[in-house]
Amino acid sequence: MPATLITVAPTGAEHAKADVPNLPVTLEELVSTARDCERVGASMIHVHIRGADAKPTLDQQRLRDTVAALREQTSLIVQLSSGGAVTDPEADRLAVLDALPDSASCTMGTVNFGDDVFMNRWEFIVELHKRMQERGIVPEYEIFDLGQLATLHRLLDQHGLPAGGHVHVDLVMGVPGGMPGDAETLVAALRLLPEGASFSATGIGRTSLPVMFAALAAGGHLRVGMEDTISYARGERVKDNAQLVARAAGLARIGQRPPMTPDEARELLGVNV
Ligand code: KMH
Ligand code: ZN
Repeated sequence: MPATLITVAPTGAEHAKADVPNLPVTLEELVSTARDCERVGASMIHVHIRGADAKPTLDQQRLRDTVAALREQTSLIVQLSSGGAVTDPEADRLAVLDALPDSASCTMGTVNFGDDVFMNRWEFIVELHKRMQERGIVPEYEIFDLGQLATLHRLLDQHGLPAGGHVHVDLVMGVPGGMPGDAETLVAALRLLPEGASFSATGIGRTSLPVMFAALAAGGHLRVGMEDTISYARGERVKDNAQLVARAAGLARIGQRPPMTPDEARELLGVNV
């Protein structure tokens, strides 16, 4: 069984700073969280940025500054979200790639997202995939529902392998409107993965732990962070992102699949190879 790639998703676009005061939203808070998470076992960071008002933004200069600061102050693989917030226009989401991160997320279809709709049209998916191929950015294919794995097969069949030559999928489970966050659904998803693909999984909210156990048992990798859950246990709020990464790293070690270093994760994903 391989070592475990742990991705931290520290911020997201959904939680308000006013409701979650320990959410990292400034560049300083983000870099400090990233360093703490690297220290306890993360090898990749999935980044959504916020503006001066702490609201989600896809501001180009801020994105570039964020990539530069994370590269300077950590060894983590820097993955920018091309998903943004549900209100972000396609053009702004495509322009995220101009900040030239190591990796970017690429969602494989439209999904109901709580009371909202997270729109990902086929033509938009193809454009994201092609621009990442052109720029040498390694995608992480985000899967919110099982049918999106059929879309991934269609994408690879029609438009070829991604930059780096390796397919890596992240199962985002337990979103209200998407696939449930449980072991049976995770196993069903694995049957639909492209051959040779690696996968990580994350469970939103209270599905975090069941998804983590199932992913580890199935040889998968882990994503954790305050984007996905702000509860550490019933009635107990998350202290910070490093607390979630440390728990994931501990469980991975118990499973004899210790956390990967960022260099090992680069090798797996085909980043900078
Ligand atoms: N914030 C969600 C609408 C991604 O980062 O690519 C989408 C999301 C997925 O978080
Ligand atoms: Zn995200």
